[in-house]
Amino acid sequence: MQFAILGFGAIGKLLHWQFQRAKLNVSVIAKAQQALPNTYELIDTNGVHHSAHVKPAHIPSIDCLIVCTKAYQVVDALKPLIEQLPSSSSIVLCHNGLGPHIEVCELLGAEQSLLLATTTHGALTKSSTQVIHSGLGTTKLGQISGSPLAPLLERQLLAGFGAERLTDDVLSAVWQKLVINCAINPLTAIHRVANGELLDKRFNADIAAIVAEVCQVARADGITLDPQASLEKVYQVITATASNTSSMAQDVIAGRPTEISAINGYVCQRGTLLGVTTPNNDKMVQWVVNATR
Ligand code: KPL
Repeated sequence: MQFAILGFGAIGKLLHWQFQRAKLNVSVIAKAQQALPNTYELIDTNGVHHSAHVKPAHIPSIDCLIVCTKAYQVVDALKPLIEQLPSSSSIVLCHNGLGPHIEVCELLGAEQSLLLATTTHGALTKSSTQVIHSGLGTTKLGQISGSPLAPLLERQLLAGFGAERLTDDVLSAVWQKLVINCAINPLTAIHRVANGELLDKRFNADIAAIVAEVCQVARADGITLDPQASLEKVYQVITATASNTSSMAQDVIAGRPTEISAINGYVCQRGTLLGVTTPNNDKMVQWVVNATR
């Protein structure tokens, strides 16, 4: 089976290294204007350095494409590739937030399968050829459309992702991560603070209001998210990642585009469609957009 990674940032490199470690055939597709390194170094959670070799992908031979770009790059990065991929290939989207899957589903042929993956592993780019696996986590992945995966592909995909089985209701798993990102990412980005700063009581009301709205929209969208359990999970993640700078805060500080439209923006968009008002998430979108102007 031929796997390929599109989007060779920190998570892309971490997955690439996991697939190589599992002795799977994995290559990399360079995004437009991006030169791929021949090798890179991964520093694991014990501080051990591993060197990995990068093989450029031959697109017509890919059985499974794993997309690790930022959410706002997914559709544009995939469009020119889809026609070149085999008609039986599978695609896994592995990014923060939700939304691109709706458009990607429409681009795919009847035989192509679409999967979503959500991970709590931490990975940090140290330089273009060095990545740190900064925190052990778990990864869930599951199929949302297309024909069922061939057993060999399923086995190898699970081995590469380090997951035991495919998750039946992967959309629920993605919403569980979404609610965390909706609360932590914009607030840390707007205030340019580390995650742990959100434990300060001045953030309590915003966090509670954002979480309550996300749970309401999720419910209207057929996903059960318990508001109290979700709020507790948000505070657990804030505490566990207290010294981290969230991905959105890093983007704002570096003057890069953010994933706000796939995080709080997705909740607002679904809310509008489903008749649920989302003033607190709207406010986060507005503030982050203003902060990046
Ligand atoms: O996923 C994250 C992110 O920064 O995008 C959290 C969980 C907030 C950790 O920083």
